[in-house]
Amino acid sequence: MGFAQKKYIQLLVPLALSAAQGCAEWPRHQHKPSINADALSPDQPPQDGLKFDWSEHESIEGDNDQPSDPLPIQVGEGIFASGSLSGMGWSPDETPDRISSCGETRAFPPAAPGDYTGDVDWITISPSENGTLCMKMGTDIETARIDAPLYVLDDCNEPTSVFVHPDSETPIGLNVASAEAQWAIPVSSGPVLAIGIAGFFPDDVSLDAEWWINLSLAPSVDGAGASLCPEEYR
Ligand SMILES: [Ca+2]
Ligand SMILES: [Ca+2]
Repeated sequence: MGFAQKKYIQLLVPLALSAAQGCAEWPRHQHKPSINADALSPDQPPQDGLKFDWSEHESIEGDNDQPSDPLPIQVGEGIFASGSLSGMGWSPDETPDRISSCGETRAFPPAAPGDYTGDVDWITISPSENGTLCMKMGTDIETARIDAPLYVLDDCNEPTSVFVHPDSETPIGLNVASAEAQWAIPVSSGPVLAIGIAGFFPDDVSLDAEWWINLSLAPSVDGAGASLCPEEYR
């Protein structure tokens, strides 16, 4: 199938904040006096003042076809995880279940009509404070097209809403380049979130794609957008 057959849906959007919010007011530190040795000089990129504490999430066992117990993450922390997508593809003829066990409308899969025909792998997180969630991922099948959206889970651990771009209302992380994809979006503490990684092109259920992902929680600063995301990843 071509990309055009796969239409994006918009469901129960909790937040519609831009990952690319204007950076016009940045950097604010230029207008502040330096008070200690760690202070940024005006010509340093803002990321230089932030140190991320990275931890590697052990490889996910089993099929990982559903969101699982959330990994806690706080501002200044990063999670590195990896796995393998066994098969990619999309069939417009599939009819996914759109009601969660709790009776809410499921936001997965994030497009309609149809469903993924290959593997879906999940990373589940629980931000312990407000921040900007920074995502960067890729696979070793560089020509593939991937979805890596961010969902909010309901009490039954099922994805019932998806974060969208404010302008287009298209979910973030949809139809991204498999070689390397990234987004950043403000999140708040409380709801359990999950990223569902799946490939829809090429349509090949025998394909094995090794994936990696970096998730980090940067401070949310008005106007900073994604500029506080880590410059270097794992
Ligand atoms: Ca899976
Ligand atoms: Ca897998």
